[in-house]
Amino acid sequence: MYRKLFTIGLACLIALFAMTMTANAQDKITGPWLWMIAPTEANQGGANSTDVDSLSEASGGDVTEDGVAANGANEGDKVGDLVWTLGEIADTGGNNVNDLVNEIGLGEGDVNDHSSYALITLESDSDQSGVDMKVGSDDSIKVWLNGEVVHNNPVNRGAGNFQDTFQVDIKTGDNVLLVKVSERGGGWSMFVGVDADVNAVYKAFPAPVAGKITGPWLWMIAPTETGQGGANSTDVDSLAEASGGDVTEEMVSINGANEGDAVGDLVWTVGEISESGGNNVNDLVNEIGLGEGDVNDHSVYGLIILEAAEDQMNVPAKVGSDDSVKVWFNGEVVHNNPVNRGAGNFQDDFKVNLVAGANVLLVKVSERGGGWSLFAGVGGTWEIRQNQFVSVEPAGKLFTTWGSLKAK
Ligand SMILES: [Ca+2]
Ligand SMILES: [Ca+2]
Ligand SMILES: [Ca+2]
Ligand SMILES: [Ca+2]
Repeated sequence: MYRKLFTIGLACLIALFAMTMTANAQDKITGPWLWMIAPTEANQGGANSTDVDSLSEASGGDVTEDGVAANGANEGDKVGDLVWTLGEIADTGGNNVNDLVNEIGLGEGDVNDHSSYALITLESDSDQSGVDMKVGSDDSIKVWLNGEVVHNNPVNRGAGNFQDTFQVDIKTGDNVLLVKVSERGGGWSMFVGVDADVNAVYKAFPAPVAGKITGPWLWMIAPTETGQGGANSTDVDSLAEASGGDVTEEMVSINGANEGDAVGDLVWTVGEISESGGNNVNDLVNEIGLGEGDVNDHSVYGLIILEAAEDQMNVPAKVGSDDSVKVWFNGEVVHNNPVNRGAGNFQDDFKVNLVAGANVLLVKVSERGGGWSLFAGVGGTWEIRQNQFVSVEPAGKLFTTWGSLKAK
């Protein structure tokens, strides 16, 4: 008897565990999700506010729907006077958003003319293409997955269950899901499910880019063919050409380099770059003696090592460049923009994965003519490794320190 009860209990526990670990189209994702609400104009909730960025309006432009859809938000982050708050939503009822909003303190009583924003991460062990996502909403609904709008239904309606079905592509790793439901009047409800093998969890997001990395970086420059700087030389390995093949971009992107190592007639030289100006690379190159006057048809290589205490996935990164730019992170090309342009600030967004320990960041900016500038920033949490630009220590005290840090 006891054994039978135990067996049934265990089966229930296993079933409960399986339900917690996976969400499918029959299950509604109850969360906890991370929540925010923002007002619409009077009588303009529901369908009319689906394509109005109420996060931007409530925050004076500091927070945007696109920004949250791509980079997430964290518990306690502000939008106007409110903070993103965790809460579990009921999987039934025609007013479950309103009930939740009251429970977690984002609103009081019957709320109308507001949009709710619910954020969650879908973890997946594999790529899953064309899987069904189902949603129900009172009133209108808009859904972003990994920064892209995957469903938009500007409608005024009631809801007690799933109503819309559409297909989404889930990628391996973390998938950021943002759901906006706009309420005009009456009930306010949301139902979301996905027919895929995923784990729906709230996860903290890496910090956004806080500023430009001024260094000290380790620098090298190398000539391009005449008139071929900028976009045309982005995919030409100018380090290999200048060194007769002794040094390659790939080698440096993986192993780093030592101050004083030669590439042709020049040596890798340490320097700090200004975070402003339309010619900051040229100024730096003159200052540290790698070039003289207005340099054209050259590529600059900036190398730096970022020490992280832990792995951080999908960390936002930014660069600006005059002219073209290519970025390697731990040996992988993570951004490539073969363009001829001016720059005075960040221009391009991309993501990097930080690993616990040393992370080798190599930025190449190719200059055709006129200004020559570089701006680079990486979010997440790290420190600049001082005075060392190789990824692995050969021996000695620093190696011991580093080994213990990595072993944590
Ligand atoms: Ca209402
Ligand atoms: Ca309604
Ligand atoms: Ca120039
Ligand atoms: Ca230029």
